[in-house]
Amino acid sequence: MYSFSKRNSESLNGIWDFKFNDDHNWNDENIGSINYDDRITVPSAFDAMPAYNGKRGVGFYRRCINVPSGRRAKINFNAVGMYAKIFIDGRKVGEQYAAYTPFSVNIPAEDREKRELVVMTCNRFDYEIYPLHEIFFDFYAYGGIFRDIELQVLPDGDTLDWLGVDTLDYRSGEIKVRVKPVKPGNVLKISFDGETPETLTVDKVSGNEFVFKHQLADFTPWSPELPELHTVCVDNGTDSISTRFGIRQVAAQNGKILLNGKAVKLLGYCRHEAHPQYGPALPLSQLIADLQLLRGLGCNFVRGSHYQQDPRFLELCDEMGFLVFEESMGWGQSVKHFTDPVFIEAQIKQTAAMIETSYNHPSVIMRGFLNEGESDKEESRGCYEALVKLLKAKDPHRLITYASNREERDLFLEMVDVICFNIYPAWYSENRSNESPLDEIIPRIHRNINHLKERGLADKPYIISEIGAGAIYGWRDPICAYWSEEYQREYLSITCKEVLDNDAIAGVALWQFCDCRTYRGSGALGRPRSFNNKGTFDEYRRPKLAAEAVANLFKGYKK
Ligand code: ADA
Repeated sequence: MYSFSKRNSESLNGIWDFKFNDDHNWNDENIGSINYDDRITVPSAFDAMPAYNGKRGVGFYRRCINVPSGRRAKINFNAVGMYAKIFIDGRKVGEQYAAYTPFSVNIPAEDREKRELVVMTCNRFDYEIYPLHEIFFDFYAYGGIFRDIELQVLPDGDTLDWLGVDTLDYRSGEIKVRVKPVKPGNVLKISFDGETPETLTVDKVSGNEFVFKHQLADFTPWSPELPELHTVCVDNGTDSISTRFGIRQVAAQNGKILLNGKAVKLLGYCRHEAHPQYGPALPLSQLIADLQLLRGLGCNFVRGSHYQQDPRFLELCDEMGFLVFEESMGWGQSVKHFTDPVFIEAQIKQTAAMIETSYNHPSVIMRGFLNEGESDKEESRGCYEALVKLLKAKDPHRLITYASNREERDLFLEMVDVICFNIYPAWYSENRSNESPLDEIIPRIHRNINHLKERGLADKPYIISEIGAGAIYGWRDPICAYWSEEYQREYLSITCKEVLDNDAIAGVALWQFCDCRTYRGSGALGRPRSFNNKGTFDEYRRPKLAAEAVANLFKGYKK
């Protein structure tokens, strides 16, 4: 997240007017005639609130904003779901079709101060309008303004909108700084960690971007043990942008993930942004609580499944020393999607926005896309290639991956830096008449590793990006059967021991951190309570028996 010291910034969080409308024929032209009959908080998922639970339709959020007359402004949204249109004084100024991706809209200058802002959010599934999100995904799709909103009055004159920092050498502290938009001849004042600024004149630009190198004098490389952060501020006279960053480099070599040249085993969980009371609109205290719980289990790793996580969460990961696998939204899509140009474009757009908006988080060490796509079909290749190409071009300083459930049949593993397999031995069991399914876990992992060796991919780190078993909180069972806390404890104990002992495994993201709401209809047949119950914590973050077992194992790990 950036700060802009020369812009007047105001949080738009708070109480807004609200109207829910389930009229399927609703038309943008009627935006001025809505009868707002309720109040709502921002951020919120309106359908996580008792009055609108489970409803699908359009949620209109309205409030007044003040923009000094004659001045341009912008509104920064951190997440609006499932999709949204933004209106100022009845005129559409923006729209967003990627539920968890931050974005901005520009507010043109006018000769009056008071403006009416309406955000139309819709939580209806419709592939034609919003191809990224579908009803078959195994997590509940909410509507509303999920995360913080901020209004920024822009300075007159040139603005600075984006600043990126890459570590070139974690030993010397050499970094590359990228800033845009600029023009040749612009004079920039640049300061690090609040020190006296130095002046640079923009000589050459690439597009509208200026790149320069710098050597930090005093630093410790960022790591989970010592998550040291720095700041850089660039000022062009009219605008000033600053960001935090860390000095760290990540690489994949000989089957290991290297952080600042040293092998690190990734121990952690997949995490949805979800809570029964708030849906995906989690308060800051919950984000911190989740990380405290993960730290308490001895984790150093979080997979943000299956979409970009709250920027505040990434800030906390930077500060608390978590390593993050960030992914753009995808879930089980198939050739039908990967051959649809509209779907491919939407994937590229949301993934490009993810790269731009989380560029400076040292916690984010790898990026992925298309969780469990149909990656065993040749027809899917073009879409996978396009996303890999995009990630390589826009951010060559992070590792690239995708979570596959096709394992040995996957055709595209050669394209990525890290192999991520989602596997569910002993849960979605291959042999339903096996009375001791837990015996399936280790052979399945070994089978994966052998396959990668035989295929010549042993150099790429192998991560188990999902593995887990369901347990209903409080359900204890003397024979340790499916759905019992005991079964889950045994399952995760066997898995974690293997991960810790086996050098060919670079890490694990256990499925999942906490239970979360999913299908509402018959899709939930394997999902008692309509929740995905594979959480080590339940949806209120109450620990199941597995929590203590995982904590003992992860915390006892000696590198
Ligand atoms: C998949 C998927 C998860 C979840 C999991 C499960 O691997 O990626 O989102 O649905 O299966 O619980 O079955």
